[in-house]
Amino acid sequence: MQDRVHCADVEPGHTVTVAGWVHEIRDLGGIAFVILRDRTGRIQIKFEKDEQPDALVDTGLGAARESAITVTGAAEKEPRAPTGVEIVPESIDVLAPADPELPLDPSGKVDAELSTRLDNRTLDVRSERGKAIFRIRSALLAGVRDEFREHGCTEITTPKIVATGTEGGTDLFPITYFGREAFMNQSPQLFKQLMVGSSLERVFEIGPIFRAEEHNTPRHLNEATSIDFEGAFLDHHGAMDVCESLLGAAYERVATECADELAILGLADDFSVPDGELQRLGYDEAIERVNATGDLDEPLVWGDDLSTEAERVLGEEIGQHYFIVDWPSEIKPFYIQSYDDDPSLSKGFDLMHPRMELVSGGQREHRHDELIAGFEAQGLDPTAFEYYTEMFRFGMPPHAGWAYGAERLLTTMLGLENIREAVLFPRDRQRLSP
Ligand code: AMO
Repeated sequence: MQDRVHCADVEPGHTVTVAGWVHEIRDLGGIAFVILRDRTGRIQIKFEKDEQPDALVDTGLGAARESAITVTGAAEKEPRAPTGVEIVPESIDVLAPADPELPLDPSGKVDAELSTRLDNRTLDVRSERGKAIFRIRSALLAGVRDEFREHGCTEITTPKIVATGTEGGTDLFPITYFGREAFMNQSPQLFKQLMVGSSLERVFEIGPIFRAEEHNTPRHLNEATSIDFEGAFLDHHGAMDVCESLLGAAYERVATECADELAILGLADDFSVPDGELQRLGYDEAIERVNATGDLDEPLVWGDDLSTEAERVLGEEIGQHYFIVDWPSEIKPFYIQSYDDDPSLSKGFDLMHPRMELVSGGQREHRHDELIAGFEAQGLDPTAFEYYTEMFRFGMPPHAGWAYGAERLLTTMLGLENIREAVLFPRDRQRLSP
């Protein structure tokens, strides 16, 4: 099949070999068509029953929908064909027949439940919608990778089996590692910080994070993809600048590379790239504005995290991406630095989409003694983190960083209802396979 031609590249006047799936069979009596689909598009195969050998016609029209086939024949101009070209077959091979009872209809004519789609992802991602989402995901990540490199970052990969948690002790997946207790990593946080202290200075990682959260919501996964950044000699505002530019780059790449996919998702005229500086709203003002709406049953008090409802109310008010800055130190992790002139306030920030949080980040505590004090203030034992804290005795520069949830970025970009649509094989409380 080395000389295979893709559907989009078939030109009239040549004998070609195409390969793909049987998308549709249209039998009009004396004449019949098989529509073959590959990753580039579709092509019409014409059968004239009286003029072609019976065996060829039987093979072509006998292959059930979604069978994988290859066809060799003359490509001819045909204005009535969907692409203006059709193939008159000389030979057909059914490479892999499909069972006629399909668990879902990849042509998209019959809607399937999300759970059926997730159970049959191979067939689901043959549909235009399924394929469009994952082509866009790929473009988004390519855009992000290129932008990181523009910012002088080195791509790193860090262990996913670790000895300690970083994001609070309650949502860790424990595993047994040669008889010792270990965990699936919640975040590359400590490793990326260790690398800004190396001469790499600016690093990024795109990889899995594991959260044993009990939430069963349209925006939580138990295995998510984190887009992590960390940079040396940078404060939290510098990190927010990088965060903003990554957001623009991700949207831009999708807008320029995925026009067809956006059209399939109904977003052709409704896709705008966020540009300019995003609002950096102080936490104090954020809770004031939420409370002023009177929409919450219980008003927020200083020190509260923003509930889902509070995020929704504020998102509706602001109507576009925005940062929340200057969070109370007590609700941010030990590695976030507080303001020296007001230790109750931290240099942590979140980037919000009107529907949900996309990013957490902040300036980090790079001073050894203050870092140890931070562990103790949060009731953590610093000796369990010595591999990390020790490196802060050897010239760890001021640094800052953040992490996007890749699936949340895609979910909000495409207006998907459920985050599970944005990941091929989601892990949630019920779903451990496929
Ligand atoms: P945080 O825990 O806020 O911060 O995670 C960062 C971003 O990751 C995404 N995310 C998730 N997405 C789907 N399902 C989940 N269960 C889930 N948990 C997190 C969100 C979130 O904003 N170490 C810090 C980051 C940093 O400071 O650099 C951290 O992990 O989009």
